[in-house]
Amino acid sequence: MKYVCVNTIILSGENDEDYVPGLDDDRGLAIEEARLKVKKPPLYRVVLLNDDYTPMEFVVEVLELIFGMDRPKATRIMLEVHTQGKGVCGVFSYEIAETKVAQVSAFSEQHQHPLLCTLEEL
Ligand code: TYC
Repeated sequence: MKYVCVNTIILSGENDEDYVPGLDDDRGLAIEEARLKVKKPPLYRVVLLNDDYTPMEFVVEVLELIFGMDRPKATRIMLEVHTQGKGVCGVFSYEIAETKVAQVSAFSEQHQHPLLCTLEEL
């Protein structure tokens, strides 16, 4: 997936230090146009899915190692996934969320567990 930055504000004019807010020059228009184009970047939930084979202790370890949770929180999220079918490990920018998913997949494959993790846009 590819993203294009739309947050760049380009101001017209020679010297930014001369700018006086509210003064009627053409720079106020440039600022207003730029402000209307600013969009917050999308956020993504990293979601862990239940399965019948991955050991509970391994899932707790994943949540501690990859998501920085302490043992009580990791245990709570693991049990939520186990009982509800899925659970949220955290909310991140696209790049961070993708990296977390890749780390969970690689770690699970290394240990030959079928643990699955996906992304959901907020
Ligand atoms: N259901 C698994 C078991 O009973 C435990 C488990 C929990 C697996 C969470 C995956 O994301 C998961 N061993």
